[in-house]
Amino acid sequence: MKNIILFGPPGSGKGTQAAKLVKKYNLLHISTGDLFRYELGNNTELGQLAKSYMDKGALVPDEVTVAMLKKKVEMNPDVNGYIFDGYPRTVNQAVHLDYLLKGKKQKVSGLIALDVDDEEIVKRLLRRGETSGRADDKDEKVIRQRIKVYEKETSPVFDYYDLNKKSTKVDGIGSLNQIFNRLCEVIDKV
Ligand code: B4P
Repeated sequence: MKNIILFGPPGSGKGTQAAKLVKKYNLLHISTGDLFRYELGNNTELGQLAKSYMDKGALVPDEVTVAMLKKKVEMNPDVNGYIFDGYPRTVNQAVHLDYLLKGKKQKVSGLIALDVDDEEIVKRLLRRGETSGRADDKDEKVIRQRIKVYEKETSPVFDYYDLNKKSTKVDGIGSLNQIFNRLCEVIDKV
């Protein structure tokens, strides 16, 4: 059983690589960003709440995100493992994830952080914003705010798992296949 956290700043390629990795390792892909966008697409109360934070480049409050993630994991008990994409984004979310997995007699196998510099992120997200319809990808100010939030609130999650030597950095610049191969090398060892 492998439970992988795919980590990194917004636009570092987590969603892109997770889609490839789940096929190779037969894992369940859980993207909290996708879950919020699904709710938004269905115009639910949760979707509207999430939108009010996402559009500003802020994190959706932990109590909302933690409950949503728990529900998704509990709905899918019979899997080979999970790829968590965009979760945890705070140390508090990480503590809840460890607790949730412990209840299933499992643990996080490893966290892999995609390393991409800020200017490349801004370029990628503005490019995606031209076609994605995502409000949070259209405005450079919002993108830079997301990067700031990542540095302040999310990057400590790397150190949290590094305390148990579970965190690894991978170069997130290159072709999709080059990055995929780098990730597989790490996953094969955890
Ligand atoms: P997410 O949906 O997680 O979005 P992301 O960080 O923008 O995406 P990702 O890193 O997956 O980038 P991608 O592969 O698509 O979050 C959106 C928002 O939801 C957050 O800001 C927050 O408000 C909220 N949220 C989500 N989870 C939360 C949580 N746990 N707690 C609180 N709030 C939460 O790649 C980006 C672009 O780069 C794509 O266009 C792709 O084609 C391109 N790309 C990828 N790899 C490339 C490469 N190697 N070279 C060139 N381009 C590449």
